[in-house]
Amino acid sequence: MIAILGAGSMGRLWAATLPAGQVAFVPRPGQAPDPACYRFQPLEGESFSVTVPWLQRGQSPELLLVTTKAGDTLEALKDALPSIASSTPIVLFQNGLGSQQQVSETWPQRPVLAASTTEGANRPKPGLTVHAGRGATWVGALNTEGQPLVGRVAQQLAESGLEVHPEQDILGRLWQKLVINAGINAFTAVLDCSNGEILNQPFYQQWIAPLCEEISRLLGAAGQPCHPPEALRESIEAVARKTATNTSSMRADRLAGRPTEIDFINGYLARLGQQHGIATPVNQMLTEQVQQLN
Ligand code: KPL
Repeated sequence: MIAILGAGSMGRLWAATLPAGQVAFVPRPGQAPDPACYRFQPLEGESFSVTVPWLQRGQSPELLLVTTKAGDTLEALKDALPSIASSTPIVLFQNGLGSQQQVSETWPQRPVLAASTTEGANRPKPGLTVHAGRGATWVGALNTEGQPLVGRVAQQLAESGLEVHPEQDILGRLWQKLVINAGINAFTAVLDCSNGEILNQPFYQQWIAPLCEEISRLLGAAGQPCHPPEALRESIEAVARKTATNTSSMRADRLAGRPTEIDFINGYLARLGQQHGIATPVNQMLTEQVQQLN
């Protein structure tokens, strides 16, 4: 049994694609006891309905996927973990950085892994989850307890039929995604536009170069491979062009009135800058602007 904590778009994508009957959602406090039922639209073919039971007391999952928003993760796990065996691997799917470290520091004895995914999923209306874009998922260990389990966890996830790779340097992968999200998401939320539209906006054009300079210095301070600011800008803009018509996850959160993950993206970078004595005025400004939208 694979338990999934977080029944948003990503949780529903994995629940719909992993073998039926082997998945359960972990109930959150106050959640209705009925099983979760929704329609799922795969990339190809007809939509179908999915019914996912809630994990029952006493049921012991072999694997726990955590697909909550970054800001909810710690609290959700504090509620869920007391009834889950300490040997069960925890796989964190959160965007940005910061929440993964909080989890591995809070439960150092548990096997903690992280996943970085480029799969696209959304919920255009209540009761419907759409697999919107084919991607790939990399999974790797965040602590030594998780290390020997990477291959097995990657295999279990691959039973979904989605592309899954074991990853030795998962922190590096999370950083690569963080750089892209730091250069796109806040701009789309502040400007209320699609990913591609930021490129022509004066606000983006004014701030992207100094933002990339900050990120370039932070990468060095975090022990990540150094990239010049121009190369970071190129990779950010390549993704903005490739996903030009997408609504970013941060803009989607904002439009739906949900808290955003800004504290784990540009906010994380601003905090890291403070720790290392690196000035991060652009990350700070973007964080404050998005916080004011909430
Ligand atoms: O990961 C994304 C997000 O929206 O969070 C990008 C890459 C910006 C695609 O929309």
